[in-house]
Amino acid sequence: MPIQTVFKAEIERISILDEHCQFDEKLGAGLIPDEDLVRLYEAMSSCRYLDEVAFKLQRSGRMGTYPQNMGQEATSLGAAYALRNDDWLVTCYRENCGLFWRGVPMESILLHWMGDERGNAMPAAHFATPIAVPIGTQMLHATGLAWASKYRGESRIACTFFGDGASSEGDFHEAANFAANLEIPVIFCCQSNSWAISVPQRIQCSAPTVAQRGIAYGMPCMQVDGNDIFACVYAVKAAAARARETCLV
Ligand SMILES: Cc1ncc(C[n+]2csc(CCOP(=O)(O)OP(=O)(O)O)c2C)c(N)n1
Ligand SMILES: [Mg+2]
Repeated sequence: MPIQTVFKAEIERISILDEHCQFDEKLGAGLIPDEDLVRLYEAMSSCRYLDEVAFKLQRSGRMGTYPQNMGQEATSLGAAYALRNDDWLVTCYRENCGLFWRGVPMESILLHWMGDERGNAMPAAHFATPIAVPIGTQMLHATGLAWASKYRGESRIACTFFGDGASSEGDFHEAANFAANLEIPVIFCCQSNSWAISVPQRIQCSAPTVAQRGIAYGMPCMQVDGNDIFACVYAVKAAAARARETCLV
């Protein structure tokens, strides 16, 4: 019996607008209407402004802690834009921009990091869960929410966000295995900023990409330029369409 290859995998990377302002017409044309692009840019700018204020409050000792969102605005914003307004956004703490797009007031984020529980009370209409600070927990919550949606015959899906460090937590692996195996309509969006506090990604994960971790569980996976709002919208639209199909199975 010869040795056979039983599985091969590839990870595609999506980038539509690169750092030299080269725009891929083939993938990006018509994806975001011009008037929406202006609104998205305004959303990212105001989120950046809040971020700077919050960071200064924290550094001057007036706020206990604050994880900066700077440079990660496009990811959750692109997702919130691509999803339906009644799809679950199950976030950790670098998704302010997507939450603001949904209508969560900036005040809630400040209250949260000031230690005021009212900052965790997301109004039901926003379909957003409280910011998850314990690393990894929210992926299981998202899987449960999406499972409930499928069980009830609804077409609502969930999108959960986590960091590269969180992808090394047991919770991620349990959620990913369960979700893929039961075809639960949940999108796992890893915001890989290459660090888990002071631990670089390369010394907590031997795989060249976080995306390939999902392949082990039988999920379709891709890598996306998270600074590229076009790529984020494109990728989440594709993932959402796939997830919504599984609602109907
Ligand atoms: C269960 C748990 N363990 C440890 C921590 C402390 N902690 C806060 S942020 C962080 C690193 C998370 O890294 P990553 O998942 O890459 O997210 P990032 O902060 O880079 O967005 C850790 C370990 C925590 N919040 N929760
Ligand atoms: Mg990280």
